[in-house]
Amino acid sequence: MKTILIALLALLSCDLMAQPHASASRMEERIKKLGTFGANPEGGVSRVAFSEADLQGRAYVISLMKNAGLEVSIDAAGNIIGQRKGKNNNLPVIAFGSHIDSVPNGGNYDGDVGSLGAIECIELLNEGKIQTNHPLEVIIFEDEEGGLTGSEAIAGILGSNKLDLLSHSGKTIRQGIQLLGGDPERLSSAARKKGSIHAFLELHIEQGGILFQEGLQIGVVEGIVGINQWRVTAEGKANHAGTTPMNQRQDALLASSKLVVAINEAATSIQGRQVATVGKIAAWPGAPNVIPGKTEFMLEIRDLSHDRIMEVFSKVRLRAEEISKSSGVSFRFELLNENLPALTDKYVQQTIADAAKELNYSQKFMPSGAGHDTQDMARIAPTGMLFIPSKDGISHSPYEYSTAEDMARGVDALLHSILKLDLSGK
Ligand code: HGY
Ligand code: MN
Ligand code: MN
Repeated sequence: MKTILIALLALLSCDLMAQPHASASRMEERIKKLGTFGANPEGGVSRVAFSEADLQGRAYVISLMKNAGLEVSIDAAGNIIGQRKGKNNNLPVIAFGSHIDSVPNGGNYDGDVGSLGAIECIELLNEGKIQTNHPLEVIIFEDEEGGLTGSEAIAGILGSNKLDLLSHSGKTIRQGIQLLGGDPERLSSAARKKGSIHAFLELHIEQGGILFQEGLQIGVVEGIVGINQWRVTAEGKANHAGTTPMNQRQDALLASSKLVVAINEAATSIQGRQVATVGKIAAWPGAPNVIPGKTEFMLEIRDLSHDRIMEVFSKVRLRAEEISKSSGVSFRFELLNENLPALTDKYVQQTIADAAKELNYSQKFMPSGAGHDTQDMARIAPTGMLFIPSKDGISHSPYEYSTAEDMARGVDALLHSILKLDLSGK
């Protein structure tokens, strides 16, 4: 009996090894083509969610999905969903995908690799004439960079208050979702039930330099950091920059600058990997001869522990009070976005690690310092993420780069993981 079982298992893993291999040149060609939509002069893309470039990129991706035989629809949140039937369509789906929107002045790989990689998996299954037991679903999430909007809708946690926030495109998220063909009034229809997804997988570039520096090929993600973002408004007094003595000013920009330094100190004063960033600031009225009376800036804090994020934030609040007292400038904090930290599923992690091993790819388990739609999917399904190396660890920049071979290895490991999960009852 035991011998038969071993023989069967060997046959099974042989079968898995016979899976077709990703085409590095097709991946690269498609990455380049997708990079033409919203191309920026430095060689990356500015394809923020809900922009004209986003619409063009989505149209391109939809055409690829349809050509690969997927049944494509847009859910009420504007996510692109591509379905492929399994042998037993009563089974929960195995879903995988990523996003194609970018940060302003971003690169060609963040999100794009996982999106095109998911489509490449479908191409390979078609070429190998492989039908999985579970139905499959490719998901291209909308507005990942604006705070995981699309995956929040799928996880059923997209608050209606978020719909009125302005996105980088200049449109509100509500307007943006409408533009993508979604329906903000029916968002609950995009939400998936727990148990309806067998597993969710996302292939992504690491966006840090660990795999690249250590010469490793696949990262198995153990967990994804939480991200809190606040809008900070500083109110002082605008006044004449020539006639107001230095000791009689309520300079909102000066006070904000002190707080920016204090934020950095708050994050570095505690041991750990937490990070805090002020990445955007505006001052009013904005003239060289007027003392700034008001500023607005964005504070972002990340860590694998939500408590740690709040610990740093409370230090920031304390410093803000001190700076207020000495400067006469008040600070107001509004929480605009909160993505909770998420651990990936242990069984899925191990499946990815086994898949990479069977393909002879070097690998390591690691956390993700970047946020991903997978962290929302983790609320409703077992999830896993695969990283490939980012050259010099650069991301959110036009200089983001991963080799075609690394992309192809990522796709092979993703597909191998999907096929293994397809055979698992978990
Ligand atoms: O901001 C992030 O971490 C992600 O790339 N959206
Ligand atoms: Mn990103
Ligand atoms: Mn991303």
